[in-house]
Amino acid sequence: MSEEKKKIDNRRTIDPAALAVIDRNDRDGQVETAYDRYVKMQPQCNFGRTGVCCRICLQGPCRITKKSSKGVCGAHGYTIVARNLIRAIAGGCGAHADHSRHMFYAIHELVEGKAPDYAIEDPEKLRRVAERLGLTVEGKEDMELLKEVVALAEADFSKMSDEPCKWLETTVVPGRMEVFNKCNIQPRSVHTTIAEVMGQTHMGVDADPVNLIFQGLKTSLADYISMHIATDLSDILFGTPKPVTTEANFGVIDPEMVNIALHGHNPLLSEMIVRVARDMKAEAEAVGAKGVKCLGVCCTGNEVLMRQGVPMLTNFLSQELPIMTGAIDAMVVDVQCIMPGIKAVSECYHTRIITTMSHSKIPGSYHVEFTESRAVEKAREVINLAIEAFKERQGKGVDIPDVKVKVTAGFSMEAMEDLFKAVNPDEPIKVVTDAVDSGQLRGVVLLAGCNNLRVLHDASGAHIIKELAKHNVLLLATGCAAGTAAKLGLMNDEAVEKYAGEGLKAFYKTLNDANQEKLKEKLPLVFHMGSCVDNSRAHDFTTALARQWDVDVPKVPFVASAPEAMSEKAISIGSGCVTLGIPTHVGVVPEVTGSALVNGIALQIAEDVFGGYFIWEEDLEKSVEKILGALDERTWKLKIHQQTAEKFETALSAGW
Ligand code: BF8
Ligand code: SF4
Repeated sequence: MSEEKKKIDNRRTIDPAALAVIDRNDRDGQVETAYDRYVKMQPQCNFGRTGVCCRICLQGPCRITKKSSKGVCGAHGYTIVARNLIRAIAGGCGAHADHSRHMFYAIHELVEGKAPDYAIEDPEKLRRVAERLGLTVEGKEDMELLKEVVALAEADFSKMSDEPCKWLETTVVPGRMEVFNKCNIQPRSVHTTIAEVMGQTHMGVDADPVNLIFQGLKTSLADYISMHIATDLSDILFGTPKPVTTEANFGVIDPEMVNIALHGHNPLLSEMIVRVARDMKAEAEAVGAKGVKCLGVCCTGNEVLMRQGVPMLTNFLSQELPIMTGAIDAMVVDVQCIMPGIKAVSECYHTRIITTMSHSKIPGSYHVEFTESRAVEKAREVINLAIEAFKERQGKGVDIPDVKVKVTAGFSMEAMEDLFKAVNPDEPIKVVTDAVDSGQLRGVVLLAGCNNLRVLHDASGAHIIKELAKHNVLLLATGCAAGTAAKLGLMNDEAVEKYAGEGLKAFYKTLNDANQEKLKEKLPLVFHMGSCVDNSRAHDFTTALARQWDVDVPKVPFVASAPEAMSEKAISIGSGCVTLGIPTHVGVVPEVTGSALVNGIALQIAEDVFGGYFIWEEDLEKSVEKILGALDERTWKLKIHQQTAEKFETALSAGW
């Protein structure tokens, strides 16, 4: 047994509810979860981990070793690492495009009158988006306008011509577009860019690592476009999130209700299930339940939390564990980050695993094929399966860890601006830039990304949040990092009292006082901006800061951190952050260290070209130090530039 294998056990989480389930299972169960499988998987392959394993053609796998510095075809390590990396970025972009395209299809059906259960929930958002895209809004009916917006989305998905994608051009500052043009990384469209990567990385095509990486960065912009389209279309269809207070962690499961866990990413069916569940109380009561309770997992969880106030059950890594409480009647899944392992766990209980998408199935599960044209009917079908399961549950014991915390979420860009407007109606975002200029805030950090068993579940996210708050950093969160904050009690007002430094507390006081009448609860320590596609909202925040300071993004004291990055989507989002000018901390070193050249591009050369760069750091203390260092460097430079601009009466954006 290797040293590493000896050291690792399955208690790889700090979430008290998850730990309670793991410990009970170790004591008197035999259910295998990801925590156990990770231990069994040790030691993991170092060739794969450093990116130097190539399986692109059937002569492979080729691995770079001391004995052999090239693959059979002569590909160097740097080519292999770069190809693997950009294929991962394309995978992430493909997943976001899939999500975004599905929103597009649904709206397309709505516009054609073929999706009767959907409507334009937020016509104002539609008008804002249309205006931003340069469409004439006045005198047009909502449906007419939506048709035009969807036509532009279709072009951004698939056009072959060279003009800029609308969702890129209209959402970033001009300085970014100049850099993208100069580096020739403007995507023609989302789908063409993904296809280009697959062609470019085929055996015997591009061997130039720099050329490959630039294509990867182009793909990360295509990814950004997909995410932004998904966010905009979801808001138009389901409403733009506003602050909402609910609860998180396993204690939200109510044994007397029919419990349905909504898991995955796509809000199209989950929104319907939440709405229909409210109307199916009588059916639930008929089998002895008090009603139907929806609970969220992963990013579908984030979507329905933000818009409907659905309690957050858990995040990615612990997705199998709620089933082991014996009280989840159905877990309904759509796409992405769904562990196939949930099926095997469910076999020990009465839980129905219900897949809903034609391209995302798990053998042996129930499948209720979702269709836009019959959304309510499909939602009813799913809920009926859960009600059936509830009947089977009667007489069996349940064991739900009593862990539950308050959560205030729902901070879309619009909701944030609304809060700031109460302080400064004319220039809302100036509330933040002023606070940074005065030293009250040290900067802004986005916590994003996944969970990953290579590090202790939830530990790095929680540590980074607490430490940055102490140092007066304004905190935004998305994805499963937001899940960490929600579950561990860091996404409520009590956490402000406990963890925020004096500057941050004063900043909150200003906002709370000015918004007293509007807010039901005081503001939380971490602002939940949504699911992973909603990283677009965080980018909008950065763009707003850059516009307010009248600078390009590389001058903005904004850092992103993915302490537990796991998925290909996380790789594409992180690469997008770097390309968009943001220092990006990743707490799990990606598979690039096998090439000093590629690693160097990520860590250093990227900064010279784009202003953004990666920070790989697994150590918690050092991560905090490096994030604060990146913020401080930018705040310091911004100050110097402000002074220079004042002295010489030049624009702040001139020079660097
Ligand atoms: O899109 S954060 S584990 S659930 S990939 Fe997946 Fe990562 Fe969670 Fe959301 Ni994002
Ligand atoms: Fe090996 Fe080259 Fe084939 Fe990759 S493409 S598997 S390095 S021969």
